[in-house]
Amino acid sequence: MLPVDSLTLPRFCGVPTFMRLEQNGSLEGIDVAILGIPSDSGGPYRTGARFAPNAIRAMSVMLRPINPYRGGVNIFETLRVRDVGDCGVVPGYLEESYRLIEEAVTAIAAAGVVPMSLGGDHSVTLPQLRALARRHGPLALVHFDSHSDTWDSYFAGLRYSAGTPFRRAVEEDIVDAAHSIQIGMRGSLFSPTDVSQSVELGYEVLTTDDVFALGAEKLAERIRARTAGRPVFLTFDMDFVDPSAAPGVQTPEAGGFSAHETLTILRKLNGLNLVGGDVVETNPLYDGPGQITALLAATILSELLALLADERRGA
Ligand SMILES: [Mn+2]
Repeated sequence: MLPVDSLTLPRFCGVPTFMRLEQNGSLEGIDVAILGIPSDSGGPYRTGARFAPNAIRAMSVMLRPINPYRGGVNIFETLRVRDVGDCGVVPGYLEESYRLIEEAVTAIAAAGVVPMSLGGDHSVTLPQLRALARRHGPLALVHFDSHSDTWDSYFAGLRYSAGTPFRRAVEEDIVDAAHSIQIGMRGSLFSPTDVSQSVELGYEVLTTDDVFALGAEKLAERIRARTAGRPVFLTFDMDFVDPSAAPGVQTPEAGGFSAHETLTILRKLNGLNLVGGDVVETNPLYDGPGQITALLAATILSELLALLADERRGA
């Protein structure tokens, strides 16, 4: 169950899996399943996130098992984690893809395993929420993003896209907005109601400016208070990060967080009852030299694993 040791076998040897973990589709005897969701059929702008799971896996071979920011927790001695590969998708057909994603996450949840997913564009979060809410009830959403993704529809009235999942989730009663928080909104707007529409749905909304004013420690307190022990799904859109540190995304938004600020925020989180999470909107076709977006996405997912390991260890 332990990943390949990079002091024994060089990182470039072997087929890359997430953090060099064992890869197979079995859900037996594990606590966490790393699931790739290679769908970009919900992207209104730059498609290519279908290539993200494998691009992130390729850069994740850099990561080591011990997280020094959480008292030196060894993720894989605390949690049994497996890379279960990718779920099937139907390119260009979002609702058909939704059925396959929901099926995969339902199986993971039914086995009592926590899914941690690699997107895919942000449309892939909705079917995961559907699967997990059926098991846990309406979820508390902790949503890092520069956009609210609570618009009603796109183009010819399309209700499912990367820009609508968190309105659909409230309508479907699978997210409890009163215990959910959106973090990082910034930039220009389609209409003056782009941020207030989330508040009207019941979400707490913190803009990028709010987060800089608050600081990482106080932000963690706000998130903990808001979710109040309820089952949490944490969704992280890579465009939360400034395009200088994460250029490979669908919809870049200038004026965001550095890689260090982003990781500091995640490392301060605690007291969350995490039942699932995802890192979405990495687009390798637009990534910078050195695959910096994929590297940061891999690091962010490893921070979510460390958060879960920290909670399990304390429990
Ligand atoms: Mn998003």
